[in-house]
Parts: sequence; structure tokens; C-alpha cells
Amino acid sequence: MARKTKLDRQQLQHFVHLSKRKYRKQRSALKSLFKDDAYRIEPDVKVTDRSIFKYWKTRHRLFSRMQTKDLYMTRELWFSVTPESLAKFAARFIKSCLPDAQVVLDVYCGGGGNTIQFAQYFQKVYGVDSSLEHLYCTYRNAQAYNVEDRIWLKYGDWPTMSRKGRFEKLQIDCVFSSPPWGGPQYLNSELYDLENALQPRGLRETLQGLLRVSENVVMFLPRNSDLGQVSQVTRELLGNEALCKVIYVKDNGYLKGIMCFWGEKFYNYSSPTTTEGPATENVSPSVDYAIDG
Ligand code: MGP
Repeated sequence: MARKTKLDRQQLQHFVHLSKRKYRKQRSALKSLFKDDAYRIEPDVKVTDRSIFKYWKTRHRLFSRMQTKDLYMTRELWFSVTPESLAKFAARFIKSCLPDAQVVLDVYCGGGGNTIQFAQYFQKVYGVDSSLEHLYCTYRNAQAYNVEDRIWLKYGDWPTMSRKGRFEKLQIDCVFSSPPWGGPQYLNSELYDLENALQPRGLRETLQGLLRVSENVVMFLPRNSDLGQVSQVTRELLGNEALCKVIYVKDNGYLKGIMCFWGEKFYNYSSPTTTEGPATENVSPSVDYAIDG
């Protein structure tokens, strides 16, 4: 299969603002990445970096199209991409709680694991990352899933964008974020300190920024996260009565992390198995907890 390696004008539009003069350096770097077909994986060639070998071994769980399509990963992406089944779960769960939602923002979109699955269920997905290589990989990987036309990628530093109020006027229905956890050594301590170990900012500041964009916020966080911090930050930012729904998510039987959901619609529904109980205005008849399919 002949690979198209030139970044054309229409594709460039999907890298928001990158056609502007002030981004000419980044634009030229992006063109080079496309031209070199950089970071393309040869799925059957063992990675030589021993620290990422375990992630490579389960590569088909990261992207199910690993063997049949061209996929792209940097070293960091090997250990930070969300496995496909979990990304699909998040997208479907959000869709079933927010059936009218159309626009999702993925902050720290990395290699596009989540962005791609959101694009399967929502009309428009914005992805933000401070790494041009990551945005490039997200676009390339989205091409492998034929969803590149639904994604819009913004290069830049999220804390700065957040401070400047970017995305606040865009009517984002839900904002998702899986920020850097500090690499595989996140498991070195028994309890993960969400204020000091999460990057580039702690939970409080990150959540505060995400809530400015939408009342519906989802974060994918380490499985050893200090839930006391989650609870404290929830109360501080949203009031004493506020709730955060925490779901422990497994892939192939192994616990991979927790998904935290803020926003009434994520918990104020009646379960499909419940036949009695108070009805609410926002009942979604079939909340989807399924991991597969
Ligand atoms: P892991 O815990 O490092 O691996 O990553 P595993 O296979 O569970 O290891 P073991 O200790 O059980 O043998 C599991 C998943 O967590 C990855 O596939 C990523 O989805 C996510 N993840 C891991 N890290 C280190 C990061 C990170 O730094 N940032 C983000 N966003 N996700 C991460």
C-alpha cells in the first residue's frame, strides 16, 4: 500500500492555527515528520528499549489495528497511550450518559488512543498536546481508523491555554484528560500523590481548568491514586455535596487505572436493571458499562 507522506493543505487545517505565520517553525517541523513518515511502527520488529518491551508485547491491546494499518508511536507513547478497550469504554460510557453531546475535548491527547475512540461516537473532537510529535502521531493513528476528518488538533501548553480561557466559548459537551503520570515509575510509591506527581500541574489546578471548559469532566488517573485527594479537591472546587464517580478499569483482566467522572449526568441516571426508585429528568435508559464490542 502506497503511503501518502506529504502534508496537504486540507490536512493542515486539522492542526488548528498551524497555518498561521507565528507557527511557521512548527509547521515546517510537522511537514518533515510527514515527509519522513516518522515514528511508524513495524509491529513485528521487537523494540530494543527494554523499559518499553512490556508495552510492546501487548501492542495489539493498545491499538487493535496494529497489524493491519500503519500506526505511529514515540517512546513516551508506548507507556502512556490508553489501551483501546478502555478508550472505547470511556467514549461509550460518556455517550450513554450524555446522548446529545457532540463536541469533546481531549486534553493531553498523546498518541490519540482516546481521541480516536471519541471520534467514533462524537461529531467533533478537539485534541490538545504540547508535543508536535504527539499531535502528528494522533493524526496518523486517526487515519488508521478513518476518523481524521472529525478531529481538530491544537498545539500548545494546556496550563497557558487554560489560563487564557481558550476553549471556554466553544460549547464543549465533555472534556477528557489523561495527563502525564510521570512515567512507569508512578508505581514506585504505594499511594500516588495527585498534587505533586501529576504533570504538568497537580489535580486541583488541572481539574479547575477543565471545569472552566465544561461541567462534564473525565480524567484517567493511576490505579494507586490517593482517593482522599480526589474527594477533597471535589469538595473544594464544587462544594460539600458534590460527587465524583470513580470507576476502576481493567484491560484483559488487569487493573490499568481509574476513571473519574465529575458532572451530575454521570451519576444521576437510573440503572437499566433498576425497575423502581425515583425517576429524574435526565434519565438515560441504557448506561453503557460494557468494556468490549
Ligand atoms: P503501566 O501500569 O505502566 O503498565 O501502564 P502495566 O502493564 O499495567 O504494568 P504492571 O505494572 O501491571 O506490570 C498501564 C496503563 O496506564 C498504560 O497502558 C497507560 O494507559 C496508562 N499509563 C501509564 N503511564 C506510565 C502513564 C502516564 O505516564 N500517563 C498516562 N496518561 N497514562 C499512563
